[in-house]
Amino acid sequence: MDTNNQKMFSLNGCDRARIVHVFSRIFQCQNITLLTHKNPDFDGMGACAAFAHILQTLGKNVEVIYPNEPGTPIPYLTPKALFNEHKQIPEIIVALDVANMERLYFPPAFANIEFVNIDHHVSNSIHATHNFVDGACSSAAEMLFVMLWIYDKALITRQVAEAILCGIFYDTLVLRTSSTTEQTLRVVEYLKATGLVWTDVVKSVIKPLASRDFLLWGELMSRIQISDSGKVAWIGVRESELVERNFEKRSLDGFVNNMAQMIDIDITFFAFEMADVTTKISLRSKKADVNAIAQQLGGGGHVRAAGLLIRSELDEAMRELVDVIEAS
Ligand SMILES: [Mn+2]
Repeated sequence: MDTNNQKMFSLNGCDRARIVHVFSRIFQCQNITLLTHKNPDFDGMGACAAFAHILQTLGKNVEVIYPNEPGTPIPYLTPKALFNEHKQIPEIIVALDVANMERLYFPPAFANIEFVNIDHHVSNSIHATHNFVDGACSSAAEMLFVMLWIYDKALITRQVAEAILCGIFYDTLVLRTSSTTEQTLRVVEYLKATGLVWTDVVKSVIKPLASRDFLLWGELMSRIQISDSGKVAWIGVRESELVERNFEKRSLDGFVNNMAQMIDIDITFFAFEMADVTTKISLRSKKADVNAIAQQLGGGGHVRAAGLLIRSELDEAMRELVDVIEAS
């Protein structure tokens, strides 16, 4: 490795020697468990898929566990994941893209096992044996790339690159979010040079809507509300209305991101009242720190994209959040 190359990729607050040390530990182990968060997305699943493939190719016993079944499984290197259960007691556990323990499948049997936390949420509150948290990194997939590149870049084959790129594209909305850095672009260039088909990975992330879902989006657009101050735009949907009309929650995947991009209002949120009459909120912003807003109500995430759960019905939850935003 020449000196130039050594500086090519790095992570804030993650010393190279520590990365090499911890990755050497992981690669010494035979039984490894990889975890990502509840309602797993392409970033968490992409990082798990890439890492699982590398370790399995080396003959390791790898278990990938999601707290629940994903709406859409990762289309690259799709691991045979377990949902909310484990079979093996591993020697080491790696969590990817997980901000807090509540979003994780982590039974008491895992309590004393060496634990590696690799994440890019500024709000990360996990205290693992080894913590690698870079809140300025675009995605957990980019973090995994950098760590693998530092440890042994020969591990990053075309197949591994596809799963990682899928994760980066998902979290950056194909390089459109402000979390897309100059390094992200260089990582993407490196991944492309492995020979992957760029447009296939884009298409796996940006899919056209089914026509029936598109009509539902059209209806929902007419329900968007905007505060008098013009600071926030939002929409609320109840799971019960989707069920009544035979739609699934996944019909609304991506709605909040599209709304946030299309409207010239700083803060946007999507409120979803679930069957247990609690309301799940997804917040997006162009300038404001929505992680700070979410944290006031017990949530968190990223500066421009955060989430929270409010333990009340939809209208009350939306009122409470709008008040907090207006006061911020
Ligand atoms: Mn992520």
